[in-house]
Amino acid sequence: MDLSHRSITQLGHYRDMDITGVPADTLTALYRQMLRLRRTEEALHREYHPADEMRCPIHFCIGQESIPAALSQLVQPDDYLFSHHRSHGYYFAKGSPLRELFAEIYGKATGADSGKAGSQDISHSGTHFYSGAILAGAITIAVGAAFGFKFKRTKQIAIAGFGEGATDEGAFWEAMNYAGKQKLPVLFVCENNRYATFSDQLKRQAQDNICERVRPFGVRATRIFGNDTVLAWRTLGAEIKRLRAGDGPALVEAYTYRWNSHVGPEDDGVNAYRSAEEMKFWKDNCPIVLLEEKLRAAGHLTDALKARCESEIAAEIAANFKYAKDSPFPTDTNWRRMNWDDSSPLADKLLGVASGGENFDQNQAEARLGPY
Ligand SMILES: Cc1ncc(C[n+]2csc(CCOP(=O)(O)OP(=O)(O)O)c2C)c(N)n1
Ligand SMILES: [Mg+2]
Repeated sequence: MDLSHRSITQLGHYRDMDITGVPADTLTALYRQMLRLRRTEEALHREYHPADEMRCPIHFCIGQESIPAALSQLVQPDDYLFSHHRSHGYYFAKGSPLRELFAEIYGKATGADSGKAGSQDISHSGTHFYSGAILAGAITIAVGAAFGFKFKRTKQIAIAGFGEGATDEGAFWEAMNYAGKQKLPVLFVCENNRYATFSDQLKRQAQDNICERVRPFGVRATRIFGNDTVLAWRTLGAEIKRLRAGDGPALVEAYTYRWNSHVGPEDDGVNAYRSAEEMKFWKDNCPIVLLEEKLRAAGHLTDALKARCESEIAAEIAANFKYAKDSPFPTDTNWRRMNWDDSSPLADKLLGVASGGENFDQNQAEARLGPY
């Protein structure tokens, strides 16, 4: 299939999804996860204004549910996932608690980062999820984590989720170089939605050929129609299996589309950076609808099952809003305590020092490290 920004709208309605051999419970789980993420994002989008209680920018991922749903069925609890500013789908993919996402966006003490990070820099260390708003920055950190896994000979993998905009940055290419050279267990997931803010990839780069450009660095690369959730699940699953067997790194580039504005619920259509034809193509190829068509044809989804999913999801969302709204605002103003994480016993052992908060001695730590 010819996948390029110039020609993709010629595909018409996508009919190539192949569910052969995929267990029915996996198919319904993929569907349910997409629906859950869509409804969550829609609810946050609706609630943002006029209530104005979420006092942080949010980059919504409506239309881009396929990759998070696929990853949610493939990552293990001890894998690490690093995401960019459009973080909710990846937070969700890692199984991080949604009520702590809601509370975080509301700036509450019960949020994943005690209400200090907001949406675009949210992390949840308990589930090894970290996001950051400097685009390719998170990719380099994922490479560092993957180096650690290789060094410790664990079966863990690191995943970096980002947009095609991150590939404008030098840090992305440094990450490819090092991961490829060291054969690291890292999966690069590029959701190519064509635009970085209002800027078309074809105005920023000579071609939309990220896969071809990363291969010479020693990074295996596959381009897929990202709204085919089953294809995404198969492709990501096959790569993750190879990574755990020591055959890394890999990149999967998924062509997909954000329906909403770059940021926030306000409509950015006034900037006239996207065509109506393109928008129509992607809405006609909504990832949830594409899977729903297949599930219904195969008898895996009925109206009753869908209604049950919808009501369970609605109840979960209502409970998350209540949790966030009822929670207190943070009162702790000790920035050192907020930013310190005593979560590296291995580093403590290597350094031979207690790295704990106030007692940390930088000079002692450096003296112990010795020559590099
Ligand atoms: C280093 C850096 N440069 C620029 C920005 C401003 N910025 C925020 S989001 C964004 C576009 C990102 O596009 P892409 O990576 O394709 O992800 P998408 O928003 O499409 O999901 C830009 C340029 C930033 N946050 N960090
Ligand atoms: Mg983009």
